[in-house]
Amino acid sequence: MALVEIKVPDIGDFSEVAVIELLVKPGDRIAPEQSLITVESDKASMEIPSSHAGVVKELKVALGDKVAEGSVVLLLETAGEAAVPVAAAPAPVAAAPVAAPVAAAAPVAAAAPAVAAAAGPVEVRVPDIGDFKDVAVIEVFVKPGDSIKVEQSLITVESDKASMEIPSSHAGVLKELKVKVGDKVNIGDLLAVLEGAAGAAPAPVAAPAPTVAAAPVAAAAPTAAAQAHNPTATPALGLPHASPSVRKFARELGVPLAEVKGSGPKGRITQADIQGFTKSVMAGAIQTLAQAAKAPAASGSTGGGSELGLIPWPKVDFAKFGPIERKELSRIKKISGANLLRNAIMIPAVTNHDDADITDLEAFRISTNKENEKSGIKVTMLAFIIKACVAALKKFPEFNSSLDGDALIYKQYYHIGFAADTPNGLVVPVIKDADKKGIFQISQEMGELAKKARDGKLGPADMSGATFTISSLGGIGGRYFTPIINAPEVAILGVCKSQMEPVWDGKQFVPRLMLPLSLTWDHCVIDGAAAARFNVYLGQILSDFRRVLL
Ligand code: CAO
Repeated sequence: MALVEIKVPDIGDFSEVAVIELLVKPGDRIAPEQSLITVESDKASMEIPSSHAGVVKELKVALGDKVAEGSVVLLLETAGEAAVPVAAAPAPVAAAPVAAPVAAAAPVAAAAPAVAAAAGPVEVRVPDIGDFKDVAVIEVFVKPGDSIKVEQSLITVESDKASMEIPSSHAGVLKELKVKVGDKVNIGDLLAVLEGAAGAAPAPVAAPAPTVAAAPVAAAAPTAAAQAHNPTATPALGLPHASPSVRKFARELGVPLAEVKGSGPKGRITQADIQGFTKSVMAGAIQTLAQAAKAPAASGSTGGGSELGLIPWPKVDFAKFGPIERKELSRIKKISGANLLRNAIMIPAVTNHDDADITDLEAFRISTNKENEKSGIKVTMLAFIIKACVAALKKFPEFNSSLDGDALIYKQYYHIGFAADTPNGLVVPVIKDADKKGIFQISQEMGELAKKARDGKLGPADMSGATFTISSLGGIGGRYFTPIINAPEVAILGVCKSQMEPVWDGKQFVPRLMLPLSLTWDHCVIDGAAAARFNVYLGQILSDFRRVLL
């Protein structure tokens, strides 16, 4: 075992740079070249890698500390004397070619005639940015028409380990921008064309710096021009502060950095901030929305929607317009409201409407009820609809599934939920194993569950495990509606009141009892064609139950 001091290598012409991120902690096992800290100057940030492998014994820097070449970053316990120095070890000048900081204006100057009164177009090119090849443009700060000062940052480029801003070698009005975010650039590439600049001379500040940088990290060394910082450039643009690895991480997740609040020094965005942002978008935001929806009604507040960038919930003093009475939402409404809102927002739901001819089925239902008057069990249309749905679910199994990440869980049981209207709000009791039960048993269970629901006596077991839900407003009225899917189910059937309608039988209009069906389905799981087929098949069964046997 040996203790090795890991020091800041030659990071170019910087005298002192601030530590803005600690990427490791005591006890961490470190691989050679693993990034240890991020440091930042006015114009660039870079990660300082470890020159050795080992276990972090002690951190010698804290956030906000200023470091320079030779500052001890941490103590590393290595496997022995034979610790392998990596390229990033504080390097002598010999490492220069790897990362010679950029003589920003030099190549430009070569590209553009150094005539002070250059009124014609001037080309601004990528200066020598060290040993970088194909670095990505990650930010563009200017647009055609902008008045550009000498040294003003035009773009930010980024490698694996560092990001840096490329300044303009000339002043003038930006006529044409030759790069966009995502482009890869190399030394000498044309960035922009400026024109009309009085005294558009090559930037005098960007004198080639003779300096060097150590190895890969220092390969990140920013340009000489970058050091001659124009203090107004970055702050004025309000760009998000984040290290290259954090930017990369954000890009991979598709997180817009501008929307992330940084928790690091000077509002710097850290990896944890990106993770927090993602989590909040995935879960917290939905929760907030749910609360936002409830809050105005419950508390009269403006709601939390504004936290998500929504305009505030309208706050109205209703009493100004007439007498009012305030009543708290029922417990059921509070719970179901949040669930409905989540499902409405998170599921790309589509509803297909159709009609089923239930003339014969209704006649059968009435005669069955007459025959069984004494049993005390009344068969309603809903029991037949449940059975018909089971047949359709068997034929179209994805309607009886749930999404689990990128996979579908196909359920081989058929538990059908039915929405029940109660004085306290909507509940959804479940008929378990509806495929194994007959119409009488389903009708009886439905009656019992509906009573329990109205009496507020349903237990969690009565309401869990549904694979598909039916919401019937048939006893009330209406034509069609768009029910909200009861997640994690992927479809729901809305049923409205049947009525006699003239239906063309090929020769004439005949009166038929038509049942309106509204099938809402999750477009992540189900395609429109499958939904139409499901409805057609359901209608066929309801018009002739013998089809179940086919
Ligand atoms: N077309 C025409 N008549 C219908 C019908 C339909 N589709 N469905 C039921 N009816 C009739 C019944 O035959 C019954 O008539 P009779 O009294 O003459 O026998 C009457 O309407 C009442 O039926 P019901 O509603 O009591 O019985 P049901 O089995 O159809 O429904 C239940 C039971 C619990 C689902 C129902 O009472 C209920 O609560 N429905 C509301 C569901 C709801 O709120 N959905 C909306 C959810 S989204 O907010």
